[in-house]
Amino acid sequence: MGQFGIGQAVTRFEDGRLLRGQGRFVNDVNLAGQAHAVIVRSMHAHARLLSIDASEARAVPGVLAVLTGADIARDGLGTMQMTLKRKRPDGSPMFAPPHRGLAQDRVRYVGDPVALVVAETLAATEDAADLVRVDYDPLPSVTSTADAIGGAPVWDECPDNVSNVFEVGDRAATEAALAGAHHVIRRRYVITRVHAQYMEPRGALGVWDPGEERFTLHADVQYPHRVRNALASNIFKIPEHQIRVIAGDVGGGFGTKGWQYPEHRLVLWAARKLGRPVKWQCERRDAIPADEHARDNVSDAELALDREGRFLALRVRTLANVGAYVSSDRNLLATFSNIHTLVGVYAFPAAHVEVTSVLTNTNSTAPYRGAGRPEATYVIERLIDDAARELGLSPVELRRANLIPASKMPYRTALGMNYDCGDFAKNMDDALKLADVAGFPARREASRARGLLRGLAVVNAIERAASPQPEFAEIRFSPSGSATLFMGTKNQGQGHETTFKQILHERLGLDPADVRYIEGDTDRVAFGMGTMGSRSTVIGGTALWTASDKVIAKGTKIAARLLEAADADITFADGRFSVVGTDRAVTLREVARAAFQPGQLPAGLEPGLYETGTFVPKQDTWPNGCHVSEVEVDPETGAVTLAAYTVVDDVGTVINPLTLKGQIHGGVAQGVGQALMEQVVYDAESGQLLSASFMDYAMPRADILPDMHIESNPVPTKLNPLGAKGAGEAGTVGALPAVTNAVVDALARLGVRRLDMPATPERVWRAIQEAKAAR
Ligand code: MCN
Repeated sequence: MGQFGIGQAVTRFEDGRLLRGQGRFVNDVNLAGQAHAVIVRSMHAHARLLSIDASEARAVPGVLAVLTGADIARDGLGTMQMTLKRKRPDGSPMFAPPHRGLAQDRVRYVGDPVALVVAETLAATEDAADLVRVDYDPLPSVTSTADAIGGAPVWDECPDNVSNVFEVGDRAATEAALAGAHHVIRRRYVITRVHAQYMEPRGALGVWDPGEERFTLHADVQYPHRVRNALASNIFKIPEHQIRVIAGDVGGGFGTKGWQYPEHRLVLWAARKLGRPVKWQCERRDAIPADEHARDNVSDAELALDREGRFLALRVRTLANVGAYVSSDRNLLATFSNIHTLVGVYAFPAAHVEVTSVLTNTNSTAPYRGAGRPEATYVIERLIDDAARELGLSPVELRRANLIPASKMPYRTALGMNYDCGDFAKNMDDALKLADVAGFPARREASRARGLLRGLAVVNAIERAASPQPEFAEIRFSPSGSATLFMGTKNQGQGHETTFKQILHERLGLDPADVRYIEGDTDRVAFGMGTMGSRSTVIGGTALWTASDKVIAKGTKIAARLLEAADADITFADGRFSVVGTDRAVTLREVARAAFQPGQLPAGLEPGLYETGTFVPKQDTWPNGCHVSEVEVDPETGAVTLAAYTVVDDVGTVINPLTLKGQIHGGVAQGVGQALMEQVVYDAESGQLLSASFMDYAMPRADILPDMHIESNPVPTKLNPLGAKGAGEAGTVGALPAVTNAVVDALARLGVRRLDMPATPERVWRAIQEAKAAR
């Protein structure tokens, strides 16, 4: 409705402020008397902590404290708690050792926090941190996922390094189908470890108010209310109302700005001890050692087909690297989502998947854009391309023959998921046209004439988004009739202010300029689960719709009184209550004003107009889409150029085509980065982090991305009144296999059969040389 309603390409209301440098990120918050903190981190992958001598550090002028794991133990700080219950292969409970904030007897990865140094100035803090003498006794380490089982134990209490195993599907039926199949394609796929690389490195500012006996944490987190809950219930063991968490503008989160970082508790703890605010701001060079990482798994996959190329079964065994600590469910979420979408958009009579989470001397892994879905899509979509090549079939036709038809919706997959709606065949048909796949042979010839190899990939993606957890919205009118919107979700760059104002405009007709938007403050917003898993639009948006319904319901009673009509004769549309069949009407603004004037109200009606909505969906939504990518490879250098990229996506009702495009674009860029260049690399021998900064960790830049063609094929879901499905991760979910498959397609002509990401020039060049040698 109107220029700001659902479906309109509204430019983002928040951008002016952000582009003018008027945002308020954590590092923009500075308080009187604030001290600065630096964390001394382990330089070893695994070592016994023999002693920490802070005497020289404490002597540096301005140093206020040097705190260690022993102080944490003395003060009785708790640890994060798990709610997921899983088992080890022998049936014993899973081994999930939480991080204690500062290492107490051992360090277990390069970057493990060892001591907290606090001083008057950042310079003094850094000088002092250099003088903290830590005596380490290095121990053998293991960082590689494939070698974790049987590698040096990360924890003596868990000699095999297996934290837990988790399986879904029908093991026996899958085994039987594999045994009886005409063809079985077997491959191993490696998904590398990456870092989210947000524009704003993490930060935390802790405050203790002795008068109110209360903490305030300013931090760039994705779920302020849950951070508050965890800090109160698990770490400090105090009532939740004694902590306030404020997250202002957040410069990217991507899943790994989670809730359990040691720095949050450390700055609060230090602030209480010292009686002054304590601020920690991660330096860019510390980000890779300090933050949670993502992905990092190895999958052995088997696809069984009948003589006609119909899929009979899928079996996948995955080793997932969860790092050295499993502090909360977050560290296992990617292994959970991964498992459920491995069958993709295809009809499989049987499937069985088993994920073994292994501990290594690395940073913990956590959800990162897609959180398991890009990994799952990578495995199934690479496997289908490899099957097509091995069997001499067209990869597109092999896919088409096995797609779940729209007529079979809702569809229960072999892994127990309920896809409510979607038209996968149309996604693919639209994408083939949009990408001019028919014209590919001619483009391949043109590339060949220039000495280049051209490859094409068509992949289908699906993800579970907006899982059934509640979300909250409140609309509060002022006596003058303007409104404030409070949301429990937390924007990190997705454009929430714009999206939610559009939804509010659609339902209540409010002019976005008349609405103030507030989020990310546990004192102002009553409740929230926050933003992850592409849930904000679907669940937060529906909570807002629900609150709007309540505004209309109460407003109808007030309007009836103002218009001297019966409630039943009042209708609401375009921001106006009117009497059916007449031109008598009042605006919502007038009704809101009247709500605060008791004399204007019907007898017995409570004054005021502030309504809340809390929504929990019945099940996940299933955004899906088709990605087509084309690459050119220079066989002399191994350099890969992304020549074209097309996406047709179904995120249900599109709230804002412009911000949606931005989301898909950004998501694809993150997938392209991982497919072509990004990787956190450890030295196998020493466990040292070899790609700890941008000197060694390659990031994609604008000039490697082509213009992307992005179109929608919306199939609105009936699971929420908006008809919306999640969208924030969709681009990444398809991009990993789309890019890698295209590179493999280009190289196939030279006889290259195997290639793992990232497809760096060196790796591609080596694959070409090996294939040449083999011939
Ligand atoms: N949208 C739409 N129509 C829909 C669904 C979404 O127009 N049917 C648009 C809206 O503009 C909405 C945006 O897409 O604001 C994202 O919506 P949604 O799918 O609800 O995702 P969330 O807002 O819950 O964001 C989470 C998602 C995740 S899980 C990661 S990771 C991620 C992502 O969003 N991190 C991001 N996108 C990011 N974008 C930025 N800039 N920064 C991050 O950290």
